[in-house]
Amino acid sequence: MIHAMSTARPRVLVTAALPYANGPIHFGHIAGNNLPADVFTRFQRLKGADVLSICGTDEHGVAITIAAKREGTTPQAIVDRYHGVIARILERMDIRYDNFSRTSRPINHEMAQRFFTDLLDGGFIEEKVEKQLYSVADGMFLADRYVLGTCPKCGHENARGDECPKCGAWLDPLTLIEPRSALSGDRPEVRETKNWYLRLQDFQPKLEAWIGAKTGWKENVLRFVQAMFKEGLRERAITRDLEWGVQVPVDGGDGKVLYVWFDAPIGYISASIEWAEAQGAPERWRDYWQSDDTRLVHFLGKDNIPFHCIVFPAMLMGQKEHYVLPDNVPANEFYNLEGRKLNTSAGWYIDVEGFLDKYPVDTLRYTLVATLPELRDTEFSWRDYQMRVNAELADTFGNLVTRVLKFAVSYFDGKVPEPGAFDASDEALLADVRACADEVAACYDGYTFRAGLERAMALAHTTNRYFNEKAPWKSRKTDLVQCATTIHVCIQAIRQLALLFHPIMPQTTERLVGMLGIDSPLGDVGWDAWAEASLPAGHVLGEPAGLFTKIDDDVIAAEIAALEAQAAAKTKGATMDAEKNVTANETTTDTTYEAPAIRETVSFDDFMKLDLRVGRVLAAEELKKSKKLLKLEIDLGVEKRQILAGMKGHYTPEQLVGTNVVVLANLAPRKMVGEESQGMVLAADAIDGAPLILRIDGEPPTGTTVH
Ligand code: B3M
Ligand code: ZN
Repeated sequence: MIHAMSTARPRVLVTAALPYANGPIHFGHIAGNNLPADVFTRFQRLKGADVLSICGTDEHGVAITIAAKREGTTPQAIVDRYHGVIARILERMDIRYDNFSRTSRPINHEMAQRFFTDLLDGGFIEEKVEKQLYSVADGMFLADRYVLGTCPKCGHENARGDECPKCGAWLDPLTLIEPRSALSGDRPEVRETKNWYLRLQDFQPKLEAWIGAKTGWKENVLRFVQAMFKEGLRERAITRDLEWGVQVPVDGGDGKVLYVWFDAPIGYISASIEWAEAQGAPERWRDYWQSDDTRLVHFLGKDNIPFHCIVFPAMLMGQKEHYVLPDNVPANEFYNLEGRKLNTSAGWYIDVEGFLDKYPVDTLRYTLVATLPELRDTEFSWRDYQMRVNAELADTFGNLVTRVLKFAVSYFDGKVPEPGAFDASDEALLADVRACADEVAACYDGYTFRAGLERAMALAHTTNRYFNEKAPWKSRKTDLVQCATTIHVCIQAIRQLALLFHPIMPQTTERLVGMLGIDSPLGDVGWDAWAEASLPAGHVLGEPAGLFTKIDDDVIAAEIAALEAQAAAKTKGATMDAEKNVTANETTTDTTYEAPAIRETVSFDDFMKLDLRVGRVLAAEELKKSKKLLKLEIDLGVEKRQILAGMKGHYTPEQLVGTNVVVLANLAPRKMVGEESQGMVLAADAIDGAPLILRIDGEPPTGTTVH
């Protein structure tokens, strides 16, 4: 849905969830919120909107103090270090904010205290002495991440005191089942302490009316919020018995700080104030935050829904000054890695900077957008990345660009050729070129970035097909006017592709703009002006060059092996830590295997495309060139196959020869370490590096099909 355009530029305020400054960010943060926020921002700017985009690091709370304890240093040292690390990763991902701030800055302390005081004055905060979890062993009240236990909502065993990382519920530590200290493993007792509580129930009618009037919100977000309304909002403690954080600004507040989720979203506003001051227009933040004309959009992962749809809006409603409420909160589901949950402490992650040292940033941005967890949990896998780079970017988009531009250089003097009369297929492609700009715009504007990418890629496919059908290499010899027309039309399509992909791959598309011989960067021209124009005949093109480089199978196999080795090393390390009886914090509690979320649904027809067979292992040998691979000769009844399996060290050749296995028989052959593998032997995934082969009941004949 495109928002109505008045004569004034639409004003858009974009926020991306503030990552905790307790470690580097990974693909989960980037796909979850930073990248969609960046694509959206770039698109809105091209559309001519007046955009302010905000992010920063979340530097308070127990996430930080636990990291400090683990690394044997102070919270201040932790946040100073990781703020820099995270800012650098975002910079290298080409993810830009107008201000990337920090919640520990004085302006945020000041704003958070002002918010608290306003709410207190309005009667929305009450002081209460109530029961909290206290650990005798640790000598402290166990707030938030200091306490772990079973989630009362979904049964997840590693829920934190305040939130469940699995179902996203906002929890009260007292409702955790079998609570234990994250520091000592100690079972806490219940003691009384004084805290300040935000009376969320006072805002429920207003919140329900506000959200009830919303259209275009995602189902997952609405369902979550409606469930919270149904249960009924209650007062929740917004102060903590801790030292690290924003001081509670009232008498009796000594030794207590504001709950991290109170001051973190205020960080969006503080960062905007900081930005305005840096602009030399200190009041300008109010144009964005205090005008109902602003379209405020919060990008975040599903575990942050309650804080952005209930708590922060309530805090804004309870202020003396007027604030705009979010127009939309397009929360994403979770992003996994190779079939398992991302987990840095278990070594199951890809180091973003290491990735960018080896592969171009735009290929990563493209792959992440193509797999964004917009509707359900999705994942990054190396083979999918390879397929996207090789088949989609290099063979489809890049190859189109190279062959058309090289053709123009070789046969039309490096200029856009003069077309003849357009026939029906020329007209059809030109109509598609015009139509897709609005269609992709609607996707980017409506937070369906994957669909926008797919629509753009569809134009690249259509243009390739058109090129092949028109066969200009033939018409060059038989009908030069038709040949010129074909190249002319293809160039218009390529020019449009530069626009459509620009928010996703800014560097690559600007390079393409240069190859088209266009002087002004696309970013300066704007979406509508670019979409409506075309390149006239006679326009002098630039120098064509390859846009993308393909990635070999060997490289991908090595990346997967490296990821598994990284996880195996961590698992060993964790076991040793446990033996030494090191305190049970997050590092050790998360290393048990967590079954990944179920992947996207496939149709029955898709499943039936897989040809699974009973195969008999005729011969097996260890491949000297590889640490992991066994070379198997397998009889499929109809034919024999050579298959490489990553089972060296786990199964000996003798254990396998003569046994029956299940083979995916119609998998495209692949080369690894110079040998061809013609299918795949099914096994349960390599947890701790040890795969488990699927066995068959009975003795079915070789080549029997499996469903
Ligand atoms: N730091 C939570 C998280 O990383 C949090 C987001 C704050 S947004 C105001 O899940
Ligand atoms: Zn839960």
